[in-house]
Amino acid sequence: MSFSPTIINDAYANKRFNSRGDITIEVEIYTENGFGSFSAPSGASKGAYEVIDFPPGGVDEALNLFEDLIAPEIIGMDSVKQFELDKTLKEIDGTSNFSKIGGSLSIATSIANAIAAANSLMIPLYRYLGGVYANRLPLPLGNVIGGGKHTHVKGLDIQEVLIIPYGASSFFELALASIRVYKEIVKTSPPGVVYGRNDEGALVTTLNIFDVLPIVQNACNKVSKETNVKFKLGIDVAASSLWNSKSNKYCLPSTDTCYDEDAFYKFILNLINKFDLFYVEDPFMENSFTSFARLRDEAETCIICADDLTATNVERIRYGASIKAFDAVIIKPNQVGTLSDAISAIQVTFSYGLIPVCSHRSGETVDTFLSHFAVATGSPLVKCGIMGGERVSKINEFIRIEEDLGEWSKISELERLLK
Ligand code: 2PG
Ligand code: MG
Repeated sequence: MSFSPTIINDAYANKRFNSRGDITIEVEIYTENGFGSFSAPSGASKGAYEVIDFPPGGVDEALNLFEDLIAPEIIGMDSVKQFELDKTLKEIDGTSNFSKIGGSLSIATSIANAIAAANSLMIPLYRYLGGVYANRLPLPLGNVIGGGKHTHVKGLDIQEVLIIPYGASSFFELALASIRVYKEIVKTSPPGVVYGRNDEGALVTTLNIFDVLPIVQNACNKVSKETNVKFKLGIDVAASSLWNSKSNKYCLPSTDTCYDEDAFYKFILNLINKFDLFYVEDPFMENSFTSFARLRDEAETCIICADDLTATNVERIRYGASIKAFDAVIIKPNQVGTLSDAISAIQVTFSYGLIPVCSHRSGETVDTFLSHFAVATGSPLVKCGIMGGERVSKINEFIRIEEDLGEWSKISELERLLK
């Protein structure tokens, strides 16, 4: 047989820690000419329609399954045949939600394989995945203040307060402007009002959303004056985390108030109008397609984004798109378990004229795959945080990609919507 640089000749799975200090799985794939590794990220506000993280016996069972079932199958395969490898992972699992081998093992194998293939061919990962199409950097959605399941003290009920910088000619300047807003909030907030960082590096606060948004707005205005970078505000409500299935209400723990679907709809709409929100993610729980569609219809200038609602699942994206339930779709490869299925989710999202938003998870490692994936797929927005090593690693990788592209690098066309 002739030498092929991309043939897999060895593969391992091991335990590693993520940014939350939880154990995750890292897969290493060796080819004749290269190597790739990837650690599965993990969510805290996980959707019910995501694949299962680990098999019943947890991480240890996953590692055994890798050795017994996956490694023997994938050794000898050609790493450039990503779809074939992903199909093999699905066949080995044999369930619809990766409950046998676990989505963490699957996504770590799938993405490690893509990285190994790119390295074997000595092509930057974003170019291997996206070819000559890959020359647009997304606008970064940055989480400045956080609460919900990412913050382990009583605080903000809404999971994320996001800023979207625009109007600069480079990703570097956009990222720098977001960092300045973050620092400005720390500097100008009254003592004790914002303190510490949560799981995503966002600031923890004692304030509620109505008091937080003006602080963020002021910080954005100040930085805008100094830099010419403009900002829009957004939130990730992560409403499934607020949903109480016994009372069928959304309950805000900080004030002990509960809202039925209609009252919560009005609560969200009021926030959008009052603060001119440009982006709202998961305003309702993960089965509320109709409330999503109602809001999308009424809040015309706001991007309504689905995360737990769609869970990177092609069928759920198709259904939601067909009833016009959202404008944008969060894409998290570990929600679906393989790189191929995440790519399909992006293709389907684009095919309905909607916006894919590639996203990190609250539990991450310093891995930079997300940055390559977002550029390769031409995703107009990316959610990757602002502060903390595992967030900054992705931002720095975008900057490296921008440098690598040089004069061919462009910022997402979404900019046009914002002007
Ligand atoms: C979200 C994500 C990332 P988690 O809800 O969008 O911010 O959180 O990874 O905890 O699901
Ligand atoms: Mg979300």
